Amino acid sequence: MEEIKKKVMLSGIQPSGELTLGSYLGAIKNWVERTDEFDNYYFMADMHSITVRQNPSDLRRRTLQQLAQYIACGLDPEKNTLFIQSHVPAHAELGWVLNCYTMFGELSRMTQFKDKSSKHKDNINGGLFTYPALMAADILLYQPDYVPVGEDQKQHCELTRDVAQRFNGIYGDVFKVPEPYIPKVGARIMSLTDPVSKMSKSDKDPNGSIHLMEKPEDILRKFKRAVTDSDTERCVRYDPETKPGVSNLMQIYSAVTGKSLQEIETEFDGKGYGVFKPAVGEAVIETLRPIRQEAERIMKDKAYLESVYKEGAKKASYTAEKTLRKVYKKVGFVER
Ligand code: ATP
Ligand code: LTN
Repeated sequence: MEEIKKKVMLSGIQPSGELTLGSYLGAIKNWVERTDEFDNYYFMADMHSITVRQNPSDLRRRTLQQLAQYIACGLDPEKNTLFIQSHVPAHAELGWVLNCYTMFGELSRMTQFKDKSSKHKDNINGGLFTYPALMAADILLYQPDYVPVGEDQKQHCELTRDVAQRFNGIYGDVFKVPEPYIPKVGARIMSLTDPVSKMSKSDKDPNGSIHLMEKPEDILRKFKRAVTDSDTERCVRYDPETKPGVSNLMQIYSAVTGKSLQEIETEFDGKGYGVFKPAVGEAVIETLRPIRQEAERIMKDKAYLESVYKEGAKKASYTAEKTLRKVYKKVGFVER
């Protein structure tokens, strides 16, 4: 029988900080759930992370730790191509080409650029500005059908589609035009101390985010202190407009327990925030415990990690090179 070709899924995360509960619920968990359904590529976006100044030894450690965490979260390297972005030169090569097909006006409208350039006023570099062209290259090299990301990356995915369509319009069908794939629950996990901003690994406030490697007692303390809302009703009800703090905690609880928002409202009916907040903390602790333990174990096995990223880069390069060769030919570069 003819083998049915699986659809392709691809995504990446920058090793720019410790992975958070937001990275897990908004991204990695969804990747894991779809492992068997798709042909998957997941990478550590180390080239993207130097758009903001990094300490070199921290970047190296976090890149490897992130790989260990991907595996600990359930991404089986036998079924997923796991690799480090800088190990596949085609990313930089296609990134340059796509820079020439991405408009200044488009890049100027990117909210991530606006956010990061206002946070790092002393280092508004060219890479930060052209970041989406490299991200488009990351994606288009693998001809994926879907790009699973959190809500905040939708704008970059849309730009990728525009660039792909522009390129295809000039040269014929070179790139598959991918769809962003945004989960309903967990798409936007907010900070525990400021529930109107995203929980982020580069947040300066350590109490706002939960790291995957965090100790249970710290997790519980942060949830007990999580900001709830100043409304008077003080009940567990989902309403992101008027109750962003409680609604965020409900989203988190729902994502880690699988319960619906309605079920959660019923479960905590008549119980105050004093019962609800530690319950969320405990549920998160139980979700993260096995991930932390497994990641710690894998981190110690350097030879295994090396074999995974070397094999991953080999597989990824094979696919990426095919697309790159096509692109080079189309734009008129002389064959090597
Ligand atoms: P940084 O602070 O360095 O910008 P970040 O914590 O915002 O990083 P990213 O590396 O930008 O995280 O995101 C990795 C992936 O996880 C992306 O797909 C992103 O959409 C998703 N993600 C990150 N944070 C959250 C969050 N709080 N809620 C839902 N998804 C998230
Ligand atoms: N921009 C993304 C990380 C990223 C990515 C990608 C995600 C880089 N390249 C390709 C999906 C596909 C971020 O900041 N989260």
